[in-house]
Amino acid sequence: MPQRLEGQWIVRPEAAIAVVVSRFNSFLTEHMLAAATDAFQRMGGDVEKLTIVHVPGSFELPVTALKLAETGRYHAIVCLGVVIRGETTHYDHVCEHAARGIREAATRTGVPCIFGLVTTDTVEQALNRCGVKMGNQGEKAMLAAIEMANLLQRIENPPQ
Ligand code: INI
Repeated sequence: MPQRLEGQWIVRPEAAIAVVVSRFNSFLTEHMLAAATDAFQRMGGDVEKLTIVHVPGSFELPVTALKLAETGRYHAIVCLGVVIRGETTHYDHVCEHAARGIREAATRTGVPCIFGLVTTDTVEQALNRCGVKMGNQGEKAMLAAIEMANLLQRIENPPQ
């Protein structure tokens, strides 16, 4: 039988997770944060142990995620933001910078930095991904963070 190394959706007592949230489009990002916090609690986490950091916009997510990851205090970092094409001409710059920066924060530090960005053409599409019709990206991002934190811990300390 192969040894299977898998993360689970259970928050270990020692797990420390940080959430970085963009204030831009806060009418949506705050819904994502609420869903992320709720998911953390449902998986057994104590909200007192959750670190929540607000930043002006999605452009500022990567540098903040990197700084948090570099402290070595967190097992995973969730980045939450909403970028709507109809609302901005610099949509592509913000999305590209956020995606590349979040990836780099993770690969440079080895701390999973989760891409919890909703990037859409319209406000309606964004609403649907923030809890109205198609689930909530904040919840999905938190579940990914919990799974990755557990998985990397298992890879470091495989069951004997
Ligand atoms: N930030 C977002 O998170 N979403 C957006 O849709 C957006 N728009 O439309 O421009 C946005 N801009 C702000 C940007 O992220 C920075 O905060 C700002 O440019 C300062 O660096």
